[in-house]
Amino acid sequence: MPLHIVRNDITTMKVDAIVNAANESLLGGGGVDGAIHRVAGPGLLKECKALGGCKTGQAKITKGYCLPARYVIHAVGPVWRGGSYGERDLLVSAYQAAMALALENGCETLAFPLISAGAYGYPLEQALKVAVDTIWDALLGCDMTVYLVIFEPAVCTIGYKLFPDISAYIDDHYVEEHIDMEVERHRGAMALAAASMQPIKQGPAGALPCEADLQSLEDALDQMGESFSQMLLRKIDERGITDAQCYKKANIDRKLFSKIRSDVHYRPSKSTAMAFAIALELPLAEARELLGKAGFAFSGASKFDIIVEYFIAHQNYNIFEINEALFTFGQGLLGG
Ligand code: AR6
Repeated sequence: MPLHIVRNDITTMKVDAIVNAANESLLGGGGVDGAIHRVAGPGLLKECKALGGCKTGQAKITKGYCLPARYVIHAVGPVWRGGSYGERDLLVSAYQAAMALALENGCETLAFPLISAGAYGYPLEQALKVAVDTIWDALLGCDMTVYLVIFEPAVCTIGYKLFPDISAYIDDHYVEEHIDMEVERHRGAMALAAASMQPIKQGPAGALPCEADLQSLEDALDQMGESFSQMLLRKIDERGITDAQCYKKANIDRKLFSKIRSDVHYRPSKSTAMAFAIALELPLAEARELLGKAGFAFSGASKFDIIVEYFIAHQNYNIFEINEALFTFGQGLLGG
């Protein structure tokens, strides 16, 4: 999946490059900057001293020294001064500059902290939104995998403020705390079978099915109709979009999409199937149909499903807004 939101300490991330929320001097400081310099060791400061600083909204690259990451990209975000001093543009520019440097240096995996959201005082929810929107836009033009690393649990509690409607929707629809996904998967598969097969005659209990029954079972299986992969490809064509537009919008990586394309019987995970329903902007009934082809159904006992269903029902197909909401409510993300 091209964009992941994870809770972690960025200094532990094994990626090609991590981004540092630096200041214009590039000579270290507190927060994530201090943590990165501590783990990287004195070699990092020495290289930084030779860089001659960095303007706000721009970025510079160094080696990673003792960090697990090969490079550190030092990006300078703006200090928050109320919002009318070009802070948003500068923050967008800092993310874009860091992504451009990562690409130039052949990085395939990159991890960002929430730039400016600590000592520089950028309001947390706005910082999160700028980060997600900017990374998402940049990812449409390249095949990198990006991790947005969230450090403080407070980011999750802002979610209830950001998504009050979803909180209410979950309260209305959530029927159980725990759900056995296997049972749910089985149920989905049974529903699929029931929808596409003729009833099979029951023999006496314990008796083997007779030849005629097996024949009718084979016929029924032949008549199962389109597979998930076939339905997906058909809907992509019907919508007049390219494969790449579809899998990028679904936050699915190219390799996984190729597998689905080349294997007519490919069974995707539930979250992958839902991600394609979002990318194709399917109305709820069609989303249910596509999900059914993968052997799944939306469940009122799963927060994950309720959130995705909520967005589809409200015709909001922005996968990153959906993923922000899923993350906020402690769920996994949509995508591969
Ligand atoms: N891993 C991931 N995220 C972290 C970590 C970590 N180890 N530590 C902190 N964060 P900040 P800024 C989060 O203050 O606002 C420095 O002194 C943190 O919770 O590090 O851009 C520089 O030298 C917050 O969400 O950076 C500058 O002078 C986010 O990283 C100034 O602070 C950014 O917080 C830059 O301020």
